[in-house]
Amino acid sequence: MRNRLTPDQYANGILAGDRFLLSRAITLIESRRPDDQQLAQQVLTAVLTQTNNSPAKPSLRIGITGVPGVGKSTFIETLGKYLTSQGHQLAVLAVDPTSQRSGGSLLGDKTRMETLSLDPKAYIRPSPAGESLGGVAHRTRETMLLCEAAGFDIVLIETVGVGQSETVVHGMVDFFLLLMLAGAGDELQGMKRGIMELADMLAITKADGVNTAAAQRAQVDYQNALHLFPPTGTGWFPPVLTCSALTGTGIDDLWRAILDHQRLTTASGHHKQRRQEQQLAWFRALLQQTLDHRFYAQSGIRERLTTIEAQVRAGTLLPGSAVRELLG
Ligand SMILES: Nc1nc2c(ncn2[C@@H]2O[C@H](COP(=O)(O)OP(=O)(O)OP(=O)(O)O)[C@@H](O)[C@H]2O)c(=O)[nH]1
Ligand SMILES: [Mg+2]
Repeated sequence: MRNRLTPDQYANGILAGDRFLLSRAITLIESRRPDDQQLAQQVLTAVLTQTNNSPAKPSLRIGITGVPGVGKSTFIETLGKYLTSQGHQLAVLAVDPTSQRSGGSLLGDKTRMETLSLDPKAYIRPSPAGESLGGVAHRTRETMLLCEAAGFDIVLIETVGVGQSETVVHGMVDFFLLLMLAGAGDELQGMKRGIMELADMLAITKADGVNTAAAQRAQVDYQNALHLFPPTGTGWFPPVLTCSALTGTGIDDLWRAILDHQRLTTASGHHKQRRQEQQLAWFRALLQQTLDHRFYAQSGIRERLTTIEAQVRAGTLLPGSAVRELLG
């Protein structure tokens, strides 16, 4: 038997910055047990009721993506230390599409964030494993809200740029950063134009040593490429910067550009609008997921579907009639 705390005990602990209770609450969010899930919702509600009454300092949510090996983890470690040294409280989360299969995690390899994971101002939480991307996204959003309530004013969300997860992360952050390598062709980096279009900034990483000149050339190339993109409609023009996570070069400029974006979008109202749209999209995605889940959880539904689909295929049942029959 686990020793159960009340939702208010959790909420008060989290709001006071208690890491241990924060971690336990996130574990509830990630749990599949119905009683855990119910308690998680109560904790979130209790936390949000209090933060709505007395909002904490505004948070900044940053998504970071790039192909495997581009240097995301190393970059987060360097940027993270830079931010905590400025007094920020930093939470690092991950949306990891690969953890579904392997049960592993993007951030499971802690050796790559050794220093940051020891930093008392940083909190690193790996992606929950064994879930659909939609499920991971939902839990990451809830986790982010708890982290913010616990006083983390900057949330970094890492995702590997190999599929749908970039779009999902873009839909939960204020600023979306795409890390790129110099020298590797766009095809090689698997970078579809679509991802570049989502980015609020491109950063050419590993701009150090023999790589420096190539990084500067890539910067110019990508700047030219971005000029051909349609304007974002916010008055913000995504810049292309170079940086090195090893030497720390360029991290300062990069952070200043992120703050510029924050100032601009806050003043124009786009920041607030983006968050409101994200909230609504979250709700709609969750509603869709829940409806799907309920539908397929009905007993005997698979068998009925097989029969009905055979009739539809044969043309003996119209799709419209089939849907009416299924949903009764
Ligand atoms: N020279 C140089 N090497 C770097 C830099 N950043 C990362 N690396 C190296 O690049 C390799 C990959 O770095 P990671 O940070 O693990 O890359 P990642 O994008 O997190 O990789 P995945 O988690 O596999 O997607 C490591 O060997 C790093 O040491 C940099 O700024 N300069
Ligand atoms: Mg990594």
